[in-house]
Amino acid sequence: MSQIEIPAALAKSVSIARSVVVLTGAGVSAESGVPTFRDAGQGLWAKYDPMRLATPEAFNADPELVSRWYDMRRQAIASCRPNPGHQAIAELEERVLQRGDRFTLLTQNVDRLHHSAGSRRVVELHGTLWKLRCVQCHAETEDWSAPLRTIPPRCECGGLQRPGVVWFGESLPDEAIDAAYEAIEDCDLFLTIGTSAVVYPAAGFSQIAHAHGAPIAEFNVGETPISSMADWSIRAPSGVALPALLAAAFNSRAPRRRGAR
Ligand code: BV8
Ligand code: ZN
Repeated sequence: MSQIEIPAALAKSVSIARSVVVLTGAGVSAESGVPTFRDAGQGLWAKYDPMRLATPEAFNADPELVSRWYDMRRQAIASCRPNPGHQAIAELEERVLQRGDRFTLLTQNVDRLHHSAGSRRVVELHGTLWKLRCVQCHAETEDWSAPLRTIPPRCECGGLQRPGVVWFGESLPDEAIDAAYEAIEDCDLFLTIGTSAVVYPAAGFSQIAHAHGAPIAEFNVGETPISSMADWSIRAPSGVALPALLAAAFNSRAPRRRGAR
């Protein structure tokens, strides 16, 4: 039995919500062994600041250095698997959709572990490092090679390929930002999981959900700038807390059908 105490009101909210939004950050992938964004500057990369490497200026100045950093992260992530936190989020999506209600997963993560865990309603706010985009012809391709075949990678047209992620100073894709605001304004339950809530616009999503009257649950091992706004704060690793949340909300019953309440 899990030793995580899930507030009964939160469990009830999860079991009856008509429109659920989940926002995730690197903390959800930490238990899969994926370094969080700030950890990505450890070890031999300690002398580089990820906030400076993840910019168009850094890539334009030194495409080889930036490509090497992403190649290192791709190789580190290639052997990582979804953890029980990812799996619980995928199961929550299935249960909410099966009862005829709405579910949207907004992720800041670029590792695609949510997809590997079976999540389908995923909005990748910051793109993914498993896509490459040509800076010359703008062709975007999925590329799962680890290590990359060449550093920096090159498109068939000869152009340099950059990672298919959103860098600091770049706008999020229109379709991602539109989908995010539509889901947040509609939701009646907002779960923010494993994010330090410092990178905008994602860091502002809890505020918008709150302004629209949605209750907020924060799952994080530590405090964040939005903790004071949360109706519930679960201070535990998401890989333990999220399975406990589902057990409490659904009493580990088989997925319920609408009207079977
Ligand atoms: C934009 C992809 C228009 C690349 C990333 C408004 C105010 C102030 C600044 C701005 C603003 N609007 C825009 C900005 C500028 C900037 C910004 O927000 N800067 C910050 C630093 C102040 N934003 C942008 O540039 C965005 N673009 O808004 O366009 C514009 C442009 C310019 C100027 C104005 C407007 C684009 C931002 C996207 C950047 N790309 N990733 C790559 O990955 O290489 S961001 C990257 O860092 C991640 O995607 C993530 O979103 C972010 C934070 O990473 P981490 O800290 O590692 O992860 P996380 O935050 O999730 O922290 C880990 C958390 O998990 C911690 O809280 C920890 O306690 C917890 N945890 C750890 N283990 C566990 C756990 N929790 C639970 N269980 C565990 N086991
Ligand atoms: Zn090209």
